[in-house]
Amino acid sequence: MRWLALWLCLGTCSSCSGAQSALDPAGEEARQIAYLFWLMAIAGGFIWLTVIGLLVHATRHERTPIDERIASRLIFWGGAAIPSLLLFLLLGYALWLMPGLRPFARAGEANGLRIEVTGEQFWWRVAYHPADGGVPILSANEIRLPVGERVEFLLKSTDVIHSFWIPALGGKMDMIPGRVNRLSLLATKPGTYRGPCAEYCGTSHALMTFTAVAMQPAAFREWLAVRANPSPGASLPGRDIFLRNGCGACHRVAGTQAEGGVGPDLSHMSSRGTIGAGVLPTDDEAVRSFIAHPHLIKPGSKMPDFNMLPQQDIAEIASWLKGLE
Ligand code: HEC
Ligand SMILES: [Cu+2]
Repeated sequence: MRWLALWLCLGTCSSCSGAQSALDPAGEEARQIAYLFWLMAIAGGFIWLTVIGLLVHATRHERTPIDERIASRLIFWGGAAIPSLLLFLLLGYALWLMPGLRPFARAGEANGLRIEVTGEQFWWRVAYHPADGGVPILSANEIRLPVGERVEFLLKSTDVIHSFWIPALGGKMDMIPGRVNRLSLLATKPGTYRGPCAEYCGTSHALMTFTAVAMQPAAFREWLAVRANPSPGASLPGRDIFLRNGCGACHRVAGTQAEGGVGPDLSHMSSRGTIGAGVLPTDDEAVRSFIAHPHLIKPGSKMPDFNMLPQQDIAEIASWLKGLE
């Protein structure tokens, strides 16, 4: 029993911090949501303790009959008026928070960076739209954003409903086919956070995550500028094997003839920490096994297995992709 309690306690505490915790806020919106959570938890705890206290009192002490008028007044205040008042106060606080959680309710903040994120079975398509209206910069499964600057997310889906959520930065928002949902986030602490897909979207739903990296604005601009150009590694020989095997029909690699838009943009794949939307690290062996049998790694994935290719070809493609910084 004691072990069970300890285990439960550890389980609860370990979810209070880390890369995917709404209780360890690293953004303005997440901070407000965490406040609301603590307020509700404390108010709820207080009410619970009061009710339990009264219950214990009632069972332990001998009761003397009380006047009916006092009894009905007690029921009116304790059973209806005070609970309603508390619920209204909590509702009022939550409603008061809402304008701040809606995109660009605050004047003058609408002209920053916009990041378009599209949910796909089972990965994330990412496009950075520069503030000056330049050509979007394409990526996948990783989102970088500057600390201290408000970023607008344009959330879309092409297949089923997904849900975009970076618990450390803010609340979740559904991605609905045929709609563009807007979410505005302001990261306040640099760091690497994790985002899950928060709406069941098919077989590999649980394998659909992404990394959100909040960076200092100058480092972010530098990072984005590098991503706006083809990777120097793109012209190395592995390219021809990649193109010859039809990978370019589904994948884009800037600076080559590969212009496909079905799967993730691979132009700078090796600068991302993971492949397959968070399932494997970006190392040689993982890239090789992903190319050979994505279905073993992600059931239901839209990428066909390529295990009929010679090992040598797969290895050369993998090392070429590893060079796409
Ligand atoms: C029919 C379209 C299609 C073809 C052809 C295709 N892929 Fe893919 N590929 C995808 C899709 C879709 C994904 C996303 C899978 C997921 O994570 O659910 C993907 C994911 C990947 C990833 C992981 C990328 C990341 O950042 O997560 C790599 C690497 C990759 N493909 C390499 C290749 C190579 C190499 C070839 C050619 C041998 C190839 N693909 C052919 C559709 C395709
Ligand atoms: Cu999903």
